[in-house]
Amino acid sequence: MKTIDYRLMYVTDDRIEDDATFFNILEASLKGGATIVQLREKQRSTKAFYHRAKRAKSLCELYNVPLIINDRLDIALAVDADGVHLGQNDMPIGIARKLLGETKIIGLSVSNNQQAEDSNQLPIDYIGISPIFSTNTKTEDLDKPLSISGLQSIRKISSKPIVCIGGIDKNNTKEIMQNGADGIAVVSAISKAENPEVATQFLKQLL
Ligand code: TZP
Ligand code: MG
Repeated sequence: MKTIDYRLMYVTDDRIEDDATFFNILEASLKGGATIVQLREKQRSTKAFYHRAKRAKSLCELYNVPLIINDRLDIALAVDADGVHLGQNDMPIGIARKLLGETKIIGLSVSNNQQAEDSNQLPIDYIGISPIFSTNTKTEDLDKPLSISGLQSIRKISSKPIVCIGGIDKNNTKEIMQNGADGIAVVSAISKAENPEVATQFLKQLL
């Protein structure tokens, strides 16, 4: 078992075009106490994704925080990231595990009870419950929000650490943590905050 602190995952905001802004916010999240970072790029070229990943890896290393890459195993391998976060339609988990090796983190998005049950048998480190609440940040390929009752039933089924994502902010964090989650993953609650470092600190103390 790896000992990963899943409490506060900052998922980077791919709406931020400007690299300086993008990395300022990433660094603010690290200063504020993010315990793990997921680099998520849905719009950029492979080359641009790679360059952000390389720089994100160095930055996360400075703060001793693991970096995982959304979707792209090749980019995770290329920058020696700490792992990947995969969706139900991404690389099959068995193959991802073979390519990454035992020591890397693999997270899998789960949107219903059946997927949660199936994931108990898979060589993954955590599941991401997606989405827990409604969100404007991700519009495509998004299931109906599970809400707290969905989290409760998945908690009963799953033997894996659970990280929730979607519409999470300072107002619902406590409720999520009190209902069986091991952590929260947020985009806007940090990236759109007036002061991302303070916003991260504030979320952290709720956990
Ligand atoms: N996957 C499910 S919801 C979501 C992702 C990447 C977006 C979460 O963004 P926010 O701004 O924290 O609601
Ligand atoms: Mg994906």
